[in-house]
Amino acid sequence: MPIPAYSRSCQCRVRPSNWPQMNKRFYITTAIDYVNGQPHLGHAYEKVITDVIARARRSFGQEAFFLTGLDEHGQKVQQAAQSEGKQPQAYCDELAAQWQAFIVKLGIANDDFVRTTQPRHKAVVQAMLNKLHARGDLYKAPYRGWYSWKEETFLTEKDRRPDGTFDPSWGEVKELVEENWYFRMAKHQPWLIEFIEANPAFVQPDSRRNEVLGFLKSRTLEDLCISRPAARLNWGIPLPFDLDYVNYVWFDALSNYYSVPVALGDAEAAAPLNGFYKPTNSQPSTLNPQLRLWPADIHVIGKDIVRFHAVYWPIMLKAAGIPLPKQVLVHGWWQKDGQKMSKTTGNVVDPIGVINEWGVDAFRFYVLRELDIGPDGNWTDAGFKSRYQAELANGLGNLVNRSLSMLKRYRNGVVPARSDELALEATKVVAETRSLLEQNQLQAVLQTIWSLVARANQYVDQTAPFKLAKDPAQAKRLDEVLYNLAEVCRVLAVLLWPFLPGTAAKIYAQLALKETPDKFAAATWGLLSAGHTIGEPAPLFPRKDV
Ligand code: ME8
Repeated sequence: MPIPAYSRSCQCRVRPSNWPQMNKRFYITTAIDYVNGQPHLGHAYEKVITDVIARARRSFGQEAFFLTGLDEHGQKVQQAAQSEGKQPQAYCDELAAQWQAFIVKLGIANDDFVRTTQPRHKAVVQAMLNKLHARGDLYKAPYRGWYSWKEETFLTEKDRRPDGTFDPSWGEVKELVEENWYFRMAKHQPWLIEFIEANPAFVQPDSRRNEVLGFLKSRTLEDLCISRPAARLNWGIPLPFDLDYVNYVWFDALSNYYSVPVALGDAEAAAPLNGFYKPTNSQPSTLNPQLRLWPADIHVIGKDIVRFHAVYWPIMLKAAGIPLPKQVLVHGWWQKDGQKMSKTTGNVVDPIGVINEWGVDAFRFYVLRELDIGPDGNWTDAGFKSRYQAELANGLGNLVNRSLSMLKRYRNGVVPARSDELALEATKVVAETRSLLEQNQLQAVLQTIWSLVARANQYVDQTAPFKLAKDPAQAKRLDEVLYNLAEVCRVLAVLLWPFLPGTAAKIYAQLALKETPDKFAAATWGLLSAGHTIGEPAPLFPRKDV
């Protein structure tokens, strides 16, 4: 189902009418991970789906900007650093290096990596806070909450056990009242409901959109507490208008999506902060000044943080006069063997271990093929191995290996004259792939691509080139078959590039093509030239005893 475009009538409600639509980069983000958490399957999945969407846009010839990063402030980070006898910044720096290595391991092609402790981010957050303060959107009032003295933190409803009590590990939990800064919310409720109703694309999939609307329509929004007293928590961004307080984490974290475009020199993004924002110049801009970044095209997030992104974030932006992002795309959560992943029960999937054993593209393939963006997923080791064996080793791997090996053996690796026997089928899959990619239907794309893999493997069995090779009278027929197979392999490499970039590059290398298969236009049938000599075939996905 195509994602509907913004409705005209609503666009003017969220953007100035003179807002230019040209020269916009496709800008996509992931959530920023808690720096002191363990990188796990959920984080890996979110980064991989975002990477595929960004790569697909680049493959279509669009300039894309992919931002991911880390959420580094807050009580828990401050305490963890203290308990290790480290300064919080040094503690974060060590962990950040691990997260960045994790991203490299996943084959992610991000354009920037934001850390909420960076001066460039802090400057924008403080400017936003100053503007909201100047407009009267913030006020100070007593905050009442359940406080764990042992852990020195307020607990939330999420911390309660099913019976409503708090776990004894929190120590003594008492109601505490302290002064804090609040952000006025309720007046924003009517326009936000109208906006989400008029813009079905804003929260996707529809089930999540309905959930947000249900939430907004069933209650009056409470004002959002955006501070903590610096005396109690100093690991945060100081409120510029009241230095006795630091900004409490969600306001800080959400702002990363906007702070980076501003810090990188997107002048139009920064315009709403005129008079409040002073660039830090900590990083010279590498952006093409002709291309705007903000507003974000897609925020990819998990289902547990929808409310922050689809309720608080648009309200923060609207209140500060900043255009809203176009879409919040919500993915489901992974379980392992039908259970919540948890270190205590030991049922966690370690993406790095899987990648070390099976290769990064096998990992990417499984998560993308197994789980559509939206529902929850279930990782099983047996399912992983079975997809590896059936779809990668015996499906794609076998097709490429036997096609190129036969071309090598029967024609010395020289591509015969063009033949179009599989052209129609391949062209149909190319068109479907493009359309599904434009709708972010990544699982369906892989199903479509594998229909071509299956068709080509069936074609080998039907045409039996190994028999044709034995009969000199069949030389022309063998040429036709070998051309079709080599060309299908090449087209597949182009289609697969956003998903399995390493595998796509290997197929191109085995075909001895110098380019990278990163341009969708190259999926046009017939671009493989007659007379071209291919390289050495090698198994893409070695079969394993499983
Ligand atoms: O929430 N399956 O950070 P985080 C799939 N810092 N996705 C999962 C998952 C699972 N089992 N577990 C977590 C935060 N995620 C905040 C975000 S954004 C301004 C601030 C997803 O490290 C989760 O839904 O707890 C979220 O999108 C991302 O991982 C980071 O989670």
